Amino acid sequence: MQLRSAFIGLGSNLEDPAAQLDRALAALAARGDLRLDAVSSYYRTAPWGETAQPAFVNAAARLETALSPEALLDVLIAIESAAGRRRELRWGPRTLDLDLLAFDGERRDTPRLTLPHPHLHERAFVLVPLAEIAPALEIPGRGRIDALLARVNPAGVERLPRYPESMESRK
Ligand code: A4P
Ligand code: MG
Repeated sequence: MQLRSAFIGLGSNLEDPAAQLDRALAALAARGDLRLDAVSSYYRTAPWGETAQPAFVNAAARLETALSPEALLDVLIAIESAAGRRRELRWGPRTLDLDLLAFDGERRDTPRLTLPHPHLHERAFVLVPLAEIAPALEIPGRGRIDALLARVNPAGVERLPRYPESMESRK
């Protein structure tokens, strides 16, 4: 079975969003159908789009999998909704976002899945973490991550000192 690499973006703006990302990464790391092989630092980021909301914590991760892009998206949505159900009880609306940023050069444009992620190239909160783990990654139709990063304003994206818990054992 051919393994292909995928990049995901993680985001949360719960009161303890870093713990939300820790849990999402642990859920990914526990799966037998993919291998999480790089996780960026966590970043505190100013809210993009709707600015009247708390700051986010964002990160990016690389994984290898034999799953299709659509099947991997299903995995991400399942992890989001598990977190969402917990949050509904305690915190209100869903605040965990797991976006499939890029999948081995694939392109998709269906109602379910757009690849590469349509806003990736314009968001510093995605590009800064992604550049940490994959600066030379080529995004189909957009260019290299480091070149894309040079075109956005990184103000409001601040690296947090804590290393992702789920990767501690891999250092
Ligand atoms: N979908 C299509 N393509 C993809 C893809 N490549 N990856 C579909 C993931 N999902 C994809 O997503 C809605 C549907 O998009 C999914 O069911 C899937 O079939 P969602 O995550 O439920 O919706 P959403 O995240 O609320 O909407 P949207 O438009 O994706 O929001 P964004 O763009 O993710 O914005 N500011 C900072 N600093 N950091 C953030 O993380 N996030 C948002 C949310 C706003 N501002 C932010 C941040
Ligand atoms: Mg999303």
